[in-house]
Amino acid sequence: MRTVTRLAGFAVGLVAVFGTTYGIGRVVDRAPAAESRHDDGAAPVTGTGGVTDRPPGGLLVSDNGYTLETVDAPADEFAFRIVGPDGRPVTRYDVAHDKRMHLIVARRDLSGFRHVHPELAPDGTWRVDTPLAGAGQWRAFADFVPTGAEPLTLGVDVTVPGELTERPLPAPSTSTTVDGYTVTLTGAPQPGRTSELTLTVSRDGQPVTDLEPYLGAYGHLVALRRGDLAYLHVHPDGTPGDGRTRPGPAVTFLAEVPSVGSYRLYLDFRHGGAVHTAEFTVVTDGTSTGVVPSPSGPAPTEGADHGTPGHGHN
Ligand SMILES: [Cu+2]
Repeated sequence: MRTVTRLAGFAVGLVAVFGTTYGIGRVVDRAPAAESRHDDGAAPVTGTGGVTDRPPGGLLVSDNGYTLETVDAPADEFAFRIVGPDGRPVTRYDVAHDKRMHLIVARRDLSGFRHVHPELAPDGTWRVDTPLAGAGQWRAFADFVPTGAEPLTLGVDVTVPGELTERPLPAPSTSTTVDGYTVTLTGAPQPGRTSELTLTVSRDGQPVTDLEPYLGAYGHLVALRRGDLAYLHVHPDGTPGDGRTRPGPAVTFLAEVPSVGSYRLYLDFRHGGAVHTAEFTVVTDGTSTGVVPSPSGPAPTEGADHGTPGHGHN
């Protein structure tokens, strides 16, 4: 009896997690102005502490019948394929965020982030000029939607031989600079609940109000967890041309981190005809409140958020 009860509980837990995943997907993809504040209809992933039943994306090389395989390639090229449930390379993909395949790479120490878009050969091999910029232990993430199946992010380790210099994770910060732009971060991600993160872009002290659409949005945010490189792909609250989303200086995202820990955030944005990547280290300790409280989450505890980077700054 005990086993049966446990299994039943496990099944319910899975339903709750999937339900939440779909809920977030709807919020992110539709992103209506008011409704996006609430992840209504979805059960909370966690009651306390932000420990989820299902692992985040990017930790598995094979999931739901699909397997990421690297393919031998010249040194200046990175090649791989996705083998489907039928044992053959997948050749049909849905377009998501303007592309059929998003390849993200970062070293295990969270340095060297690149986000590129490979080309698909008829035999199912994806190829791209290698984004692996130098020696190290790299993690490559393939973020895609096989036609007729659920979105997936698979990850694989790749070693680039050479002299390896471990880079320490930069200290938490709510402001960073890249290519002459200053980007500030407001909002604090909270384990197990949807939080609003706003990134604001300026240059020479002036707000940038003419960001250019990139991948169907004014920004593209990826977060990786320190320690295992769990992969979170979050998208803006609003899209260009929806009548309410301005091209900067602020880009707002809805994000959910799976646990307490240190995360590296990578914001891709396009301005002046070039894509720039702003990086932040964020530490979540699970004690402060998110900007968007979960409807059924714990009551907000304003005033108990000392020491959490990113909270309360404007
Ligand atoms: Cu992409």
